[in-house]
Amino acid sequence: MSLVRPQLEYSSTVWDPYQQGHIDMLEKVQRRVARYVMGKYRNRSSVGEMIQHLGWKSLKSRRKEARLSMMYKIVNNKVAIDPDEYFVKPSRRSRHMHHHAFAVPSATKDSREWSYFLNTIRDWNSLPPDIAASKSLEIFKSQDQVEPVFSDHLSYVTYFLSALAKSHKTGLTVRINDLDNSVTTSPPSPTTSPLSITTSQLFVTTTQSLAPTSTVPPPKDCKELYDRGQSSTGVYEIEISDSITKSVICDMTTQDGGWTVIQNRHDGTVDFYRTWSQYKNGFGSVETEYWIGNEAIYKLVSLYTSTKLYIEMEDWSSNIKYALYNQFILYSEVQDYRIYVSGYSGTSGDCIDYYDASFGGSKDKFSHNNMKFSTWDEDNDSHPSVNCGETMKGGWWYSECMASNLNGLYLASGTVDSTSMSCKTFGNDYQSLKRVKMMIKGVS
Ligand SMILES: [Ca+2]
Repeated sequence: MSLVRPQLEYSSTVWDPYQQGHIDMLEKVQRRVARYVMGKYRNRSSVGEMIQHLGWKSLKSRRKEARLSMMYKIVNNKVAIDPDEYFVKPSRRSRHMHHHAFAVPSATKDSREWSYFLNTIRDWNSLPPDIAASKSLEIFKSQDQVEPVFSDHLSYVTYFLSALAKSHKTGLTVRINDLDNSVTTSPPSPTTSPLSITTSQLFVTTTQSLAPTSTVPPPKDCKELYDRGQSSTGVYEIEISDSITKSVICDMTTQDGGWTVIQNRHDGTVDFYRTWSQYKNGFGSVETEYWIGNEAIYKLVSLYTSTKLYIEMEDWSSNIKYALYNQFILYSEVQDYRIYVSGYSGTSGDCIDYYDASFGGSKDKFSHNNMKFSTWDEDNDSHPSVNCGETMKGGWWYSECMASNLNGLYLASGTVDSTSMSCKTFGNDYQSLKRVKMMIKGVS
């Protein structure tokens, strides 16, 4: 078997039978080997259960996986086959097609219809988008690309019950007696005895319970989501670390997409005059306005060796300007979430690493670069006599005190006040802005 099976699988790119008779004949090879391995030759022994017990997938599934792995290699230029020669992007993308789907060429003959490329493109297009966008072949292979094929009803039920038990980490082993369909579990089920489930009930429970056991881990940030093929700006759930899960807005269109929005303000519905602990953990919501939280930002930045910061601002006359920093670092709470930015470009002017030559010196007293984060209840600013967080009514990397106050008060149109949500270089000093969005993206 171990001699024959690899040949059958690896040759599947050139020969993968599509006629049921041929498929069954190949499957018989494996069924015979199962009897041999288990040492059970009597007719009443169920081969389906043996194969299940051995954990073997059907040869048909294994061929499909081999074909898909080859397709993955071609698509990702890991073999010397030019993907452009064989795969065409669909002219129209249906709602069900994922980002990496290809057009299926038409075929008039069965032999072409079931040839490697047509057959595999169809299978490829029906893969969950996350799997098609896997970052490496190892990850791609580790996912269940094909549904298990069952030889009979009982092996199907056994599979689902064991999967269910596994998904709940109960350590429950499920056995179904071939002869009378009775179900036994070890350890014995504490709640139901005897355990009896109808097939239709099973369908309902298993489809629902199995959904969350997807092998694709949740994304850590919007960049990861973008790399998996998600290209729509919107609200997503990200798992930044074991202890931090956030609902965030992902901007998938600005500057190549993949931006995790860490601050979003546009109507003043959320109060930003908050404590250290609130700024640490985050507040507000994706439906209104929010600050994702300093700890979350610190963890997001820690995922990469380099992270960019993008600030988009709009005034009350609908002028939209931006500041992009090629490098952004937020240090840990031990360092009071100190900020570092460099590599400014944009249209708003640099109101973070602000510098006004008329003051002289190498660093401006209003610059926020390398400053610690301050709130009204944690004065870490460089002003000897003023508690900037309290006086300027926000949480920010205040110096003496600031050139920007983007977490300041949301004031009405045209208000010029140092407490307002403002950026000194945008135009008119501390004139209140209408909308601010801050977002970050890991680059390497
Ligand atoms: Ca102070």
